[in-house]
Amino acid sequence: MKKRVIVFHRKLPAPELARLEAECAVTHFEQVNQANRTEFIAAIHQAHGMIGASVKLDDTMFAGATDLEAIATISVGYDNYDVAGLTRRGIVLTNTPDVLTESTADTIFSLVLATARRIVELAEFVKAGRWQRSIGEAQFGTDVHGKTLGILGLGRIGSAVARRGHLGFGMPILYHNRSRNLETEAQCAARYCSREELLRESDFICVVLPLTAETENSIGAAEFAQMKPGAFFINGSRGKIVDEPALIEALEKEQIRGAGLDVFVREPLPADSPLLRFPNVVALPHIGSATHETRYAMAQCAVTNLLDALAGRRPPDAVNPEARAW
Ligand code: 8YV
Repeated sequence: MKKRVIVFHRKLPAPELARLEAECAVTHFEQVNQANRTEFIAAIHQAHGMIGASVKLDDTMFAGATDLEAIATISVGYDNYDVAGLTRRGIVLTNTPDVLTESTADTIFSLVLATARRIVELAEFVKAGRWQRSIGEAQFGTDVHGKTLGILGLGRIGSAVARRGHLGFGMPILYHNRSRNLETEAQCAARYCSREELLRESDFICVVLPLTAETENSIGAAEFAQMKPGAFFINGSRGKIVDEPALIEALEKEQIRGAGLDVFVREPLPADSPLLRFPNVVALPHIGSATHETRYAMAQCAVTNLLDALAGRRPPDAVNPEARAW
């Protein structure tokens, strides 16, 4: 009998779905919500594997999932899972690193440019028919080239942001990370410094950290108060790393010059969010990795990981390989 697999909250490209269906019996859940939660949990209890994204799956949902061997998240971040709980249950979790690094760094760097040069605000100005004479100081932006780029979290994506800033825009790079990244230090003349120095000295502060118990709410009022009044704050990782009311207050008090945000505490961002009132905030709908090419590559990577795990082979991108014997 074919192993059963659940696909949830993500359409797989047809060739990838076919690859899965060749070996597994597939059940698809387009959404996971209050209305179908019981049905979804019942399906988990029958499944050997799962593949999907963007749904918070707490440990209690897996009690009784005795056949479940592997979950492939179609994302690099895996904060929607209790990894220790999965490991205890013998369920391996895989993610999709590498394939989304460059696209996500492109998104983050586009926020650097868009906030500093007021791209969205001024494009709207033109569309609204307000461009009626040569623009003046009121429409001027801020230079990006040559300014100091501070990166909190210099992993794969942070390093790709550093390359764009340093090699493309001549920006000195400061970074703070759990450990030194000697490769990016050499490639981008990136200088390791304390979080305080980074916050104080950077013209652009990019958060490229995973969401963990340590990073949750780690950028708050005290951190915004340390930033230069002319600094731009960019978040392309997870909304919950930032204390959003403190960010709103920093914008209100003009403690920072602007913010570029791809991620929010609540997604989709509620239409009445105070963040949407600020012309100097560029808000995107979590598009970090959202290109045709990259989302395809992520699906492909996740399917490979899942099929490997279900075949008893150690998957290339296991987050907790120790969960099972390979
Ligand atoms: C996705 C992401 O938008 O990979 C991640 O961690 O945040 C994004 O690439 C999201 O997880 C849905 O796949």
